Amino acid sequence: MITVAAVDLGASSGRVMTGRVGGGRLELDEVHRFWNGPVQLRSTLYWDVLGLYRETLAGLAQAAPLDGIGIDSWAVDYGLLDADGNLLGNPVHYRDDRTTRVRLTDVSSDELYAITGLQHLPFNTIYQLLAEGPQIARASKLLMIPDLLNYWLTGHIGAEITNASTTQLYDVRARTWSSELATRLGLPSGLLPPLHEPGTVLGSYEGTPVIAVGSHDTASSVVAVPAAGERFAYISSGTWSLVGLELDKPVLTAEAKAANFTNEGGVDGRIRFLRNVMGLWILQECLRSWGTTDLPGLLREAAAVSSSGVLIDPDDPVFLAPGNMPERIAEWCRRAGAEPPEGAVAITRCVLESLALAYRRTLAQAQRIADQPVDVLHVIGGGSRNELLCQLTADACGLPVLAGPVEASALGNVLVQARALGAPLAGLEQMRALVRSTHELRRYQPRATPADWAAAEARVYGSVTE
Ligand code: LFR
Repeated sequence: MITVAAVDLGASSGRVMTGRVGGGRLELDEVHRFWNGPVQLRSTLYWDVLGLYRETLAGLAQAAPLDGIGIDSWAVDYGLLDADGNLLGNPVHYRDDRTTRVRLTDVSSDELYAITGLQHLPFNTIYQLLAEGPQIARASKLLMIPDLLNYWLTGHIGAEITNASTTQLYDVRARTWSSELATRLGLPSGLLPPLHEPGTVLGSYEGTPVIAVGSHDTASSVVAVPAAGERFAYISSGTWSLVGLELDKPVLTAEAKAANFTNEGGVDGRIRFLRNVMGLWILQECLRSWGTTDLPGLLREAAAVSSSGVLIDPDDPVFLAPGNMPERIAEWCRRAGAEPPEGAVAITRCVLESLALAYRRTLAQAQRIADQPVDVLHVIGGGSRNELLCQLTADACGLPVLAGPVEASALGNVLVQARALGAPLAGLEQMRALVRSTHELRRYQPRATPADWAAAEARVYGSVTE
């Protein structure tokens, strides 16, 4: 058996898991789980990156002995190093509002899309770098969060491609940094470190190889989609819902840009053609406002009530920053001329139905724009445990939903390490077959209500995607 540690850092918690692969088995155990979240310091929202490093080390100590270590995390955020390799300032959280004050004037959005193929998100690395102001001149290297932790573990300075592809400084066709963009933005030369593929051994920590995985958590979770064929879509469901398809090459058409689809780099050169839907974040923030952690109780009650018919667009930028979501939902409804849902149960139902509606619209657009129809929708990640959301998703999308695995990013992380260490997992198909044969999936059949969802789509978005 090969035993590795998957360090999987999400926006609300971090985990160190041990994964064992061999003899047709794929097992995962949680060794250490810790809180992760924003730290507001004066006017800026930060990550506690040193705390993450400390907890990672604590988890690795518990998980030892190991054959490998791999780290994945959320995307777009980074640390800057000075010429001596010291961290310049604390990494800022992508939900900080500093990027609302910057404009990218030197490059048109068409040029940017043609090079990077990335959806516009206000917090993409490129905008965060613009918000750094003149102090960027002091930086010698930019390291994405997993690359930064790998550097602290091993001393290796580099950039793993799946996460690099989320910066909007990466040329999606050439599969290299876009030196043209870096120059036009006036970034210090050499700021963007050499790229490497998932599976590269970067160095070692206390004698254990540290291995690059699909270091963007979504890239790792797409590795673990237990799909049997090619006609599948996925939702990587957690704080965000990443909704889309896997493609062999990027789609950079005007239609893809207009619908704000992203072409993020996947493991083994695949493309993650998807859009960010705001995800369970809205509900997490509602729970925080209500001062409760009883999500299961709320979901049970929300499943028992009928729809109020009032839905929101969860991707409205008003829902991006932390804050009082019940109030923002009410305001959104009032602006749309609708009666806001009243009370926690109705609001929960409204959020889940609204997510399902956003999935429906996104998947219909993805299939049409990429000309790749699908027969099944895989929901992976923590949100695959949410039965009400899975059923509503099947209903809204008119597709069977296969839910699970829950720990998809950690599994994808483990699988890529295991292959680098010699496990016979030649391609993603073999990895997915192993996930399928070792994990139970839950199936949700769509219930026949397509007309209602089309009407809701017309109400919320003003049009229906065919
Ligand atoms: C999910 C995720 C998304 C990315 C967002 C911000 O955890 O990595 O893919 O768009 O977080 O980094």
